[in-house]
Amino acid sequence: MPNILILGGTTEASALAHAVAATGLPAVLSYAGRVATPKSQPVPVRIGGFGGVAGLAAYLRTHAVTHLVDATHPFAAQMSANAVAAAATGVPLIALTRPAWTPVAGDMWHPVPDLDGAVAALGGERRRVMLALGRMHVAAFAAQPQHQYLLRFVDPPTRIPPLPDHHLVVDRGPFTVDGDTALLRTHAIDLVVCKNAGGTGAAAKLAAARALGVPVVMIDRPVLPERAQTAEVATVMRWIGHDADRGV
Ligand code: 3Y8
Ligand code: NAP
Repeated sequence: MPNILILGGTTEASALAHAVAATGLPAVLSYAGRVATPKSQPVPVRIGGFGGVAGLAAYLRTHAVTHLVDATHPFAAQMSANAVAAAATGVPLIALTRPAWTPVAGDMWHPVPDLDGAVAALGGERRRVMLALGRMHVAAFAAQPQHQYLLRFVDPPTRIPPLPDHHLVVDRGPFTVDGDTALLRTHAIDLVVCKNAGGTGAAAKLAAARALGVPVVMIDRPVLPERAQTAEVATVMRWIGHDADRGV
């Protein structure tokens, strides 16, 4: 009898949780506990870190997990590395991820390799910059205090962000093109900084920027260790041994 652990926090993880719930197979979806009220799920949820690789390996053992699905965000590199290491103790692992975004006609992207590259790309004259990076990496941009920043967090911050000129929007995705277009217009944004998250939940700002002719500093994904991976929930269901097409 499968016993599935889904490392969650993404649209894809939620979609998988619904597919697994429909089969009645035992499953748990795990959140890090990064936000105050994580989205509710149709399977039991656990919240909080495992305590590194050893903690995750112990969890897999004590909970007799038979299938580990890493459905975390492409930038959750530490969690993904820990999953590969802990699964090496003998638990089958697959990653459910989504393809990186690629530019289309009208996109004005400036690709950078990482967060430091994004900070360096903001040298120069004052601009009106949307930092669509969430809360965890805003402090790095204090190195470029000359800009007027638009920030978007899931939860109100516990401390005032260290950027002298910023406007904060508290909102959680998935976002809409109309909503993000209105946001960029209202704040006269002339540059967007974001991660190459892929998927649909964060893509609206790219369509908005394209429509408004706003350039985008696009942060490339971190390199992750080798592991089996797919972008399809149905492939994960087949991997678990239940073909979603049979509706079981
Ligand atoms: C806690 C759990 C679902 C999942 C929904 C997806 C889409 C909406 C868009 C912008 C970009 C950003 C951010 C974003 C999006 C989805 C997805 C996604 C980006 C929740 C959630 C958790 C988090 C953590 C949070 C991070 C932050 C990143 C905001 C739930 C809502 C910027 C990533 O305040 C904090 O500390 C927030 C931290 C990690 C990145 C950062 O560095 O700040 N996500 N986001 C998860 C946990 O505890 O394990 O309540 O749903 C999930 C979602 N956020 O099931 O529908 O699939 O990616 N999340 C980015 O893409 O750059 C917002 O504003 O345009
Ligand atoms: P990270 O930097 O890769 O992980 C840091 C530590 O957080 C991990 O070592 C682990 O702690 C804990 N952790 C991360 N994801 C977890 C999960 N799903 N369940 C239990 N513990 C988890 O991760 P992150 O980038 O902070 O992402 C945290 C969460 O937000 C994940 O669920 C991710 O999918 C979601 N998310 C992240 C982003 C992003 O931009 N990074 C975007 C959207 C959603 P221990 O070592 O103690 O086990």
